[in-house]
Amino acid sequence: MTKTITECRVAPRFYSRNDVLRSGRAGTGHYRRFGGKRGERAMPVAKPESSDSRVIAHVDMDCFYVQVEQRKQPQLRGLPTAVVQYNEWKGGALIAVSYEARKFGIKRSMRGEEAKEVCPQVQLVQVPVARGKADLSGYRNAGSEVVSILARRGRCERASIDEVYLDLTDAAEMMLADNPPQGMETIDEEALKSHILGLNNEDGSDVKENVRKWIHRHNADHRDKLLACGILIVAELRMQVLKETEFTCSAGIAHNKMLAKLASGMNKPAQQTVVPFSSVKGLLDTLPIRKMKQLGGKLGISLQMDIGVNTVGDLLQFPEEKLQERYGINTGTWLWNIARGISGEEVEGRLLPKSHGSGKTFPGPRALKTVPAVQHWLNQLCEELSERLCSDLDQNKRIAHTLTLHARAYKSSDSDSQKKFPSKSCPLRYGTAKIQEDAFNLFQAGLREYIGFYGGKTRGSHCRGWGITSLSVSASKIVPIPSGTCSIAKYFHGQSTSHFSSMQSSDNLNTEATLSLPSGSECYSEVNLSEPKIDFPKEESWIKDTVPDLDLQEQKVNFLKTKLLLFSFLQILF
Ligand code: TTP
Repeated sequence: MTKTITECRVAPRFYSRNDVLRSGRAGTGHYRRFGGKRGERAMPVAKPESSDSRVIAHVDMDCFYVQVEQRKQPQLRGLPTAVVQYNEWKGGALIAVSYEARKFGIKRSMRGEEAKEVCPQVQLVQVPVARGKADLSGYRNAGSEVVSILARRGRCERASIDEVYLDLTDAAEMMLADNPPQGMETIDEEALKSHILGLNNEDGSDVKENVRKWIHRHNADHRDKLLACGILIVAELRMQVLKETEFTCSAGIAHNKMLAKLASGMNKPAQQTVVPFSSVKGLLDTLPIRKMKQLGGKLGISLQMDIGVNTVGDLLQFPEEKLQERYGINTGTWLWNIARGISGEEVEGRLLPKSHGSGKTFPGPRALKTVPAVQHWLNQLCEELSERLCSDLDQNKRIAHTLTLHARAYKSSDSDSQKKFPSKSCPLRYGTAKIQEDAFNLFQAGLREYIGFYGGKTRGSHCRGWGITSLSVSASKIVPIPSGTCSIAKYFHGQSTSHFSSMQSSDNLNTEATLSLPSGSECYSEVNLSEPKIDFPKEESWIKDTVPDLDLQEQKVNFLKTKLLLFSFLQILF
């Protein structure tokens, strides 16, 4: 498709919620897939801007794992420090790098040995290990400490292990009504250090003074006045986080999640950046398309390769219909919207994780080549998953319904080397042994499909021609146990038929089964379409999700208690 600039109806302004609603461009709220293939990532869908007078903040911890380790070992503070993965090959892969170390040119892509060459005094701290893999519980708990502070001023969504979105609209409106910044005699120092996009800081001008004037403007429109309140609230929250946890964080403040997220990374560490309404166009015009959330993958590549879009601003030249023709109605509208800074995504009030996962990668020579080796690691991963599920059940009275297995694999002599190992899901049964059994069945079902009927010859437990380079198990569809359920035993009893009916044979894993579960009926398709937020950057997995704020010891005791309880319930019942 060629660019058709003349056909464009590019609007020279940014659209509000009402504009979008009037034009009938509201998204359906459903996901569709690029190219329509099953198993590919969900495509973004446009949602109407609920209001352009919102105050949304994205808070991102600075070099988070390093800060957690430095709190444990305060003698490391201020020194070039990096956290390395469990695998010791070439000093382990770096997964978090302090800002002091970054000044020496140390990067996350390096291994420990390379970092030592670049900066001999770098302090390398190994990530904690449990069950032969990285143990992220300390980082998750540290993230929970931060969340509990940030949630004090507004709706809070924990987006990953170290990132949070906040909707501060109500707090900002309240401040504007009771004690507007325009009338404040003194503005907090931290707030004055804010970066305000588009603010003219000519050489020699006092930057803090410019920020003070911006905050004090009486003639600002309502949206900017709200953002001024956001500046003060976020600065205060960040200082509170520092005081209570010793961690620094950076933040972006804007009128929607997309812009706040873009801004939070602009000035790190320990700073905050604001996007006034009038600066949105300037920010997006030159922003490389791949930097945009959801455009880092295939869709971003297609935009670059197929229609020559390199910056978000380049999208402005395409009429909405053209984008819809190429990428479908919803995604086309989503692209049209983001080019104009429109994003209606709400901050979900969620302090607990949407899913739990446990994974590990086996790169290069460490690829798993036998079924027993896979089973051994699956058992480890399932044990960790089961522990976290029990903890969640005990602490939050929540129960997960779906177990999913993901793997990455290769076939050594195969024309179809692009074929992906299919992800598989089934209803989740509680109890470590059951999760292990089900995960193994899922793996076998996936493997059968992956190697094809004639594709992989197996001899005993040794399979020829394939290797597994990553494995992960996740538990999703987590819902609170319905209120009014008088005991966990009763709850499980009520679910027993549905939880077990589809697990009678491993063949059932491949079939589309409709089960009656508390959240309504579900379909389990051959390829699970929604991958959990699990990435395999290096040899271990890192899982961007959360656990409740718990002391580790307390967690272990609770876990044992719950495990015992559950097992006895399940034994009685089945
Ligand atoms: P990030 O927020 O991406 O990075 P960061 O907090 O280390 O540094 P920055 O100040 O630039 O935001 O990731 C948060 C943590 O997640 C990070 O400290 C370590 C972990 N992580 C991995 O384990 N592997 C990875 O590939 C990435 C990107 C992060």
